[in-house]
Amino acid sequence: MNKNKFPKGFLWGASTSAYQVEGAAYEDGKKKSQQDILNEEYYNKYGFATAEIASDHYHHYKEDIALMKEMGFTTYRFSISWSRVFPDGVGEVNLKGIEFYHNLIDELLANGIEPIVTIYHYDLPWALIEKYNGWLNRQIVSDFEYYARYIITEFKDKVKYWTTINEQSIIVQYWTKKNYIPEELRSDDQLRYQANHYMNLAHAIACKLVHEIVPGGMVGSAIGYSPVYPLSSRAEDVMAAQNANDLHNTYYLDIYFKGIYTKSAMTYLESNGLAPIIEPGDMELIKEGESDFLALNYYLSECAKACSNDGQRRFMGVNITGVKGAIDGFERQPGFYQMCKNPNLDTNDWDWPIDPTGLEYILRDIYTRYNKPLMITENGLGAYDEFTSDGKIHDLYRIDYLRNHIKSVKKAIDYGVEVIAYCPWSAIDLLSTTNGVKKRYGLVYVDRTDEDAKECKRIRKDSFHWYKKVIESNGENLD
Ligand code: BGP
Repeated sequence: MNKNKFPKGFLWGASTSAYQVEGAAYEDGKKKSQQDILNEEYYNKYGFATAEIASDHYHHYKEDIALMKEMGFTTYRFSISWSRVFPDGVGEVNLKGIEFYHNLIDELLANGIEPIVTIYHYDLPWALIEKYNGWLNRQIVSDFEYYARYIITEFKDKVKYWTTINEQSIIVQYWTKKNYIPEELRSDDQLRYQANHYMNLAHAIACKLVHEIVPGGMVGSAIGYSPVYPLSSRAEDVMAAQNANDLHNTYYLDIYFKGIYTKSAMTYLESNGLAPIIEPGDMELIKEGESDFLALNYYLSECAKACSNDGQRRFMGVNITGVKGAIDGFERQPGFYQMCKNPNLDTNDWDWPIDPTGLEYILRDIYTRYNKPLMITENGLGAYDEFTSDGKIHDLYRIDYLRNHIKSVKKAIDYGVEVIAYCPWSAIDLLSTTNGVKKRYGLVYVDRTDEDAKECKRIRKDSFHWYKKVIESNGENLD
């Protein structure tokens, strides 16, 4: 075993997404995305920051890249905002938007940082919601192609690594948080899987485009992936965990790597009236969209137990308040599985279980099944950080979390898994998808609150200095 060594040329960096970090939501020609609207709703309901300023990365990108360089990043994963490039979703391109991404990418390349670009990270142009309800309508597939073709062509000589759609499985679970869904359609669960089918088509198209347009380009999906453990060793619970893994995880990976829908998961969906309508030619297209790698977003593991046939279906709950234990329920698929709390794991304040071993487990499991290179494009701890009187942020809990997860990556590599990148979430503090800016993930502190955007001053956290040493030693020094 090649104990404790990351391969030479291993990509070290961190991640962000456009709407969570950029701000400048209505500047230089950008129009609204569905996330601008959803976050306005969170502001009105809970007082969370909107996406209007976020971390103001649009105006601070040079400083942010300088900080990345200081940490020794060799990669940076970020997304392009569709509504900055095409404010109306399709049609006329916004040259100012394109200019921003050229500047950003040029700055990265000048600093020796390899860009990993996500084509779509939750922020669909609002214009396409107004036109036809976005991902609920098949028209989205050709509009996505229009957008993807444009940006892939535009950046083909500068960007080698592309990820297609961020976290399809999470979009299905947290349906109304990641999409604007009109009130009257929210209870129609079949639409979740229908929209996912359109995303599968869009993903396949993007894979084909990268292979066709980008010299030496590599492409894959970025999936939010949590292993599901059985609550007990009772055979019924083990079976329930298998069911949950099939519907939550394999249902997506089989599409990316085998071009098929997992039989057991599809059978369950069909017998419950949830299966997507598949048109002639769809599965052929999906097969043609080959992935070169899988990008994994790993935060937590889940737990399942047997579930009776009766009772209501429900999807995963969220904890809005950031008080441990306030999660508003777990997913339940009658006759298939009931998700539940894992009594063996501690959680963060938003009820996300902390499980470094789960990362080794999925890396080994996925590599064994699909034999493709893996990237970690998200992994991190959402926490309340304190800006202390010494002008610092002593986020030792974050260091601990990242250290233990990097150890797990190492172990998986020792067992022969091909991992090519590690990008924790997030490079700098940013807007959480459902919890405002007080739930922080960054290696760099952004001085703002939900109530007051202030100057968004950047401050190095203790985790910044620690991660710098990790990168310097190519993952050998984790102290
Ligand atoms: C992933 C998303 C990210 C990110 C992260 C943390 O699911 O890809 O966009 O935000 O989770 O989640 P949250 O912001 O809800 O804490």
